[in-house]
Amino acid sequence: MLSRLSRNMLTKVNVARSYSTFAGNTPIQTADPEIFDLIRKEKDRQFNGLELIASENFTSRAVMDALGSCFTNKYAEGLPGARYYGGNEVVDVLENTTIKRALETFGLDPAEWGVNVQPYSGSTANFAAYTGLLKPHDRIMGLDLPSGGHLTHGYQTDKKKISATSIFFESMPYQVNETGYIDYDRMEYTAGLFRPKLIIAGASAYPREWDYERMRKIADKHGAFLLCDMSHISGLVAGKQAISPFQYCDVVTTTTHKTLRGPRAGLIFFRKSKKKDAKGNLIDDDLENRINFAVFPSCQGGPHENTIAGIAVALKEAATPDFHEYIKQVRKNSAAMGEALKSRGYSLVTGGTDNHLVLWDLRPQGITGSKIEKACDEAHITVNKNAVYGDTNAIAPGGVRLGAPALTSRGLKEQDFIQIVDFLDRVVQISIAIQAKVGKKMPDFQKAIQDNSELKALRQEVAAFSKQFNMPGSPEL
Ligand code: DSN
Repeated sequence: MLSRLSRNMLTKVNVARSYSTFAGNTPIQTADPEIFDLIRKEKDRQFNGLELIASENFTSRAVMDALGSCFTNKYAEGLPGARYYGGNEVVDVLENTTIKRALETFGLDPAEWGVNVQPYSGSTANFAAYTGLLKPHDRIMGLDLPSGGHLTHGYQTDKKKISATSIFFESMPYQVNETGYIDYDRMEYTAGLFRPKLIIAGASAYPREWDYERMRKIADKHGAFLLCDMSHISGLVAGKQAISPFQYCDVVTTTTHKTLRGPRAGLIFFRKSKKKDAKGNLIDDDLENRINFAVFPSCQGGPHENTIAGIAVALKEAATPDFHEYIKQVRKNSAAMGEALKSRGYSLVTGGTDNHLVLWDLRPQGITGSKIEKACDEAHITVNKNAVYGDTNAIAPGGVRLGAPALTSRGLKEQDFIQIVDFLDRVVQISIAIQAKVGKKMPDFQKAIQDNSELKALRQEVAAFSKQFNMPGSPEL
């Protein structure tokens, strides 16, 4: 008989031997140098540049470890305790832990709220939520894409239904007005004509707070559900730096990789408690079963358990005082960036920000957001062009969206964002001069920025500045 110790030693020896001989254990550095090289290049790009895309963030090493874990190997269709595959005893604990953490992180009572942690990402979360709440061709109202809304909130043009949401449901957008703020009066008027079954709060490019209370009243007038897609602001909601949509909504969806700083995935929270109708009667609309069934089997197959492990890790992080400090700093940095732009004479949509992003209106400078996006790329500053109120050309919109979440994760503070505004200002001045020389056509502009020595010099300065700051994640991958 082997003693327990020698049995353990034997196991270790066998494991070690199998690690040294088995091709499946070879690290990516040697197994696939071509892809490893791309990972290194992307790592360098992220480290040496300034990441200002409002929807991006740098997740932690712990989240990345979970993403690269053995949970990726497991099929687990179904819910904890009711799976279509064997071997899910560990996965069940993982999903239940993730559910518990999700409710705790957002301060939700499990008797009132539940959550499905399986959506692959935000778009699938939204489509599953609509599938659970609506019948085909039911009417929905979401913020129009050119007003800062998301594709999945029902986008369509005169010529084409673009989003599946507008293909399978009837979509009537609401919009911002000339102030850049959402026009709630017009939303209420339009809802009176359109009689939606679902109203969607939430945006991809809206710098201001939401009036959920007003939206709830509008929804209730028509017996409609109110859903908030809080993807952009979920980190702010978790850190109590934005109004919580939970007190007003029936369903709340979110991605987990933006301000929440987790892996790329989605969550759907659903109200479990009964709702009162106009006469005060309690209605059991059974959102729990409707949402869970919509995610699986209606819209998805096997959940990505490695991603769910990453969500769990991120949710634990988001409940810490450190994260709460981080998200406060995100708002401070965003505000500092906005004020610094204004002090240099630039215009912001709505004149400022309440959250993690600013919408920079470049039309007074006579240059498009698309040109500034390209010129910023040359200077290793990553931004995205964005429509602003009154824009008619989606390819060459007049604005740029700037966000603070990613660089705040690297430890940048207000004075650093003021320095970034100096870099951005120089990009704009260089771009205006180039445009004056080569004319307004984009191909001419793009050629000219590639050869521009001032942008090349700025790129070096940006890299030197950026390298001073930590980068979350693992050093190599
Ligand atoms: N693509 C995201 C954004 O940039 O806002 C939304 O999903």
